[in-house]
Amino acid sequence: MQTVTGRCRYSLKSALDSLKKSCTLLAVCAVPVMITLLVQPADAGVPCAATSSREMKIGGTVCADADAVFGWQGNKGTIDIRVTVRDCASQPVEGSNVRLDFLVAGDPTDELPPSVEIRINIDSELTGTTDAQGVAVWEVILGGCGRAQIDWRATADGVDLGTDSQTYCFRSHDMNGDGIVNFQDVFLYLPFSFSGTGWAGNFNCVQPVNFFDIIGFLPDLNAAAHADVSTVAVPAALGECAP
Ligand SMILES: [Ca+2]
Ligand SMILES: [Ca+2]
Repeated sequence: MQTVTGRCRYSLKSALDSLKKSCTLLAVCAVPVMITLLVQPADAGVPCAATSSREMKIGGTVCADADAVFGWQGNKGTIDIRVTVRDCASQPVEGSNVRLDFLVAGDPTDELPPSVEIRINIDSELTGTTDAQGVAVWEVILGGCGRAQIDWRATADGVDLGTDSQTYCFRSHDMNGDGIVNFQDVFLYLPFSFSGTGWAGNFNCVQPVNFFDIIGFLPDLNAAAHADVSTVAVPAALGECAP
């Protein structure tokens, strides 16, 4: 009997030791998981409008009397768009699908014929994917000559990041805004060149209008620079840019 009781005591002690080890192991494993769950918010990796940002600005040629000069080859001014997507903990969201929706209104300068249009080299939307820093960038270009108002909305993984509106006074080598630089634009440019004056023909942003303006115009003309895709701006009374 003593022997059997001794075995029982031994087995019970062994089981308690085993249970203690298991509990210790469980605690060791569970604590980091619990800490992780407590530290990491439930919406980690989900785009958050409050911490994300949108920016649209002009890159390239800067003028004293215009916001930009554009050529369809992109060798002059560009409109640079940058969207940074973060979650509500301000951590960048990589691989987020960003969509930009545009509504562009245009008012060609009165220096040019009424047939001139304002044009942008995109459809009504752009899409892209964010990098490891949560950033996606685009470049767009305007054609025609005058004032354009760009209203745009950014969406990331279906989350609305908000809207913005920018207005630009600009000139372009595609003076009539038909989407290509060719002889028709030369015909529009010539009166400015002959007179030596005018806002629309001053491509190098230095008055007067002369030979130096056509030097910058010729590369686009020779290349028949054009927009592969483009949308005509909605006509609107936005006001004159010319001084
Ligand atoms: Ca043209
Ligand atoms: Ca000039």
